[in-house]
Amino acid sequence: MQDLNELLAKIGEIKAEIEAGSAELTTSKAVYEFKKTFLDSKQGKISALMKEMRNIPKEQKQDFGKNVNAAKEWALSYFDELDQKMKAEELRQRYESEKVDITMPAKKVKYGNLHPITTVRNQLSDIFMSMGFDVFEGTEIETDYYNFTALNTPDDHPARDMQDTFYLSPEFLLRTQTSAGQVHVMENKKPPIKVISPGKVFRSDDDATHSPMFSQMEGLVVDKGINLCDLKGMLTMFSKQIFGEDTKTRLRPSYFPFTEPSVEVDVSCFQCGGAGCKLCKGTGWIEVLGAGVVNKKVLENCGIDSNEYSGFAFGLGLERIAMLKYGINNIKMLFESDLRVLDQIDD
Ligand code: FA5
Repeated sequence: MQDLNELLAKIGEIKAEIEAGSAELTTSKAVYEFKKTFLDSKQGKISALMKEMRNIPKEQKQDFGKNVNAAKEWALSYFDELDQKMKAEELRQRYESEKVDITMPAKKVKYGNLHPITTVRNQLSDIFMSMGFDVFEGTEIETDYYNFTALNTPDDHPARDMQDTFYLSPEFLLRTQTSAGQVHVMENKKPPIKVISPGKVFRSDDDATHSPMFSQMEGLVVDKGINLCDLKGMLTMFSKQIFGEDTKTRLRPSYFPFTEPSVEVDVSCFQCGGAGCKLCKGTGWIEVLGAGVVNKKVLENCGIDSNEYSGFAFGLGLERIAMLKYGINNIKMLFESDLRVLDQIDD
């Protein structure tokens, strides 16, 4: 037979054990586990006390039961309170660790930038459009007629050798110059004409400054009384805008079958100002484009009266302008998509 006093003392010990043990607890999970050692219906120490009931003298059973129940109630509310405290502390710690400091400098978001050829093309288009030029985009596949014959370069003309051509068939080819667009424009529109035509062109050409695929921009102006002075004035304005206010322009005699007279256009070196440096190979001048007064035969081929109208045309290489502007010494760098190069060119 158990002595009631002994069992009551045991209840006291359990309470003391709960109070001492909970001081060590640091998480709500640990509280849950600790609580189970006392209140688990099968193995809990308080639940086990109830099993002692059979050893208590009958007249003490009620008293004993009341005490065990009171201890159980006490333990439940004790653990409840502890659990709430622990969860509140855990929440506080979580808020602390997840706090966002809105005064911290933001992480830099990396945006892409336009390819240098696209940038140059956009800049040139903006300049010419601000002078009133329209844009005509021709096709990359052309007929021999538009690329050569209509441009005063018939089959047996030696000037055909100036451009090594990719033929797709005897009639069709990959255009070697945006000049092919001149003919389409003049066939479809009567003067006054003021148009630029940017696009890809193709030649069997490959070295540090020449690529089999490159980009050109053609310019064509046809109206009454247009002459070489208009070309020079327009190109001087254009060069100042693209290379800087102090840039000077000079024309050198050249030859293109579709212009007469024909010129190469040089700009004063924008790196040394004309004194001579590596970029201009000591000459003080950099060649940027080919141009000239539209050959009367080309106007006539397109059905434009060459006694009434005259015009000028020019053609420049976009890669060449990009290489000069951004100090690129090998044209391949513009086609290799190497981000270490492209990242540095963000105009
Ligand atoms: C022409 O293509 C003429 N159609 C330009 C023209 C237009 C003259 C209108 C008169 C009137 P040229 O072959 O020189 O000309 O080429 C023009 C520019 O294209 C050159 O100055 C050069 O910058 C560029 N270019 C020529 N070949 C290549 C190549 N393989 N790779 C990169 N750029 C090239």
